[in-house]
Amino acid sequence: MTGSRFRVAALAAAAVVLSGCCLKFNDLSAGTQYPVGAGFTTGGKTVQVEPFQWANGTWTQNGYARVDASRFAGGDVPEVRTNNANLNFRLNYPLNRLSFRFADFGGNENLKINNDFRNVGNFLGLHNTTVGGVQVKVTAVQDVSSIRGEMVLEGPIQGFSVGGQEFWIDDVCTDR
Ligand SMILES: [Ca+2]
Ligand SMILES: [Ca+2]
Repeated sequence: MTGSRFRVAALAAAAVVLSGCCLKFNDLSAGTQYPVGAGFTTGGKTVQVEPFQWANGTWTQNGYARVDASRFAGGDVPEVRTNNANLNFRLNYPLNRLSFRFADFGGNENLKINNDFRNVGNFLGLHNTTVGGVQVKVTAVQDVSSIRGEMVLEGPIQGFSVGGQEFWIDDVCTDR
């Protein structure tokens, strides 16, 4: 194989690997905190920190996201915690599939897909439902202090935001 042909083959292999992309947050510095209204870049994508709706329907602007050196959600250190804040992921929409790992240690959760906003006590009740025209699957383990698992979204995804009160997230993966 000539040098140029080898490079073409190598680029094709790289394109296959990159066709599905995961935001693992491993390029962020543990301890960094981003208040509502701020944003950060990870894996070449922008994530905006946005207001959060409490269980009583009140919106708060006082939350934040923080990079934590933990792995509650099940990925590699670090991961991102949201404390009364939502993360609006500015991805390469439209997408056909999106998944993420999470850990819910208390409070309620917000989820918005294609402008269909949900405010729930936890994500287990969304398993096998449709949000914003997208099929939701939740695989999670519940114990006395937490619910930890993965959510998989399948369908035409044009926008995605998620957050919670004592909520950790990692490995936000997409596949066109
Ligand atoms: Ca990680
Ligand atoms: Ca919860």
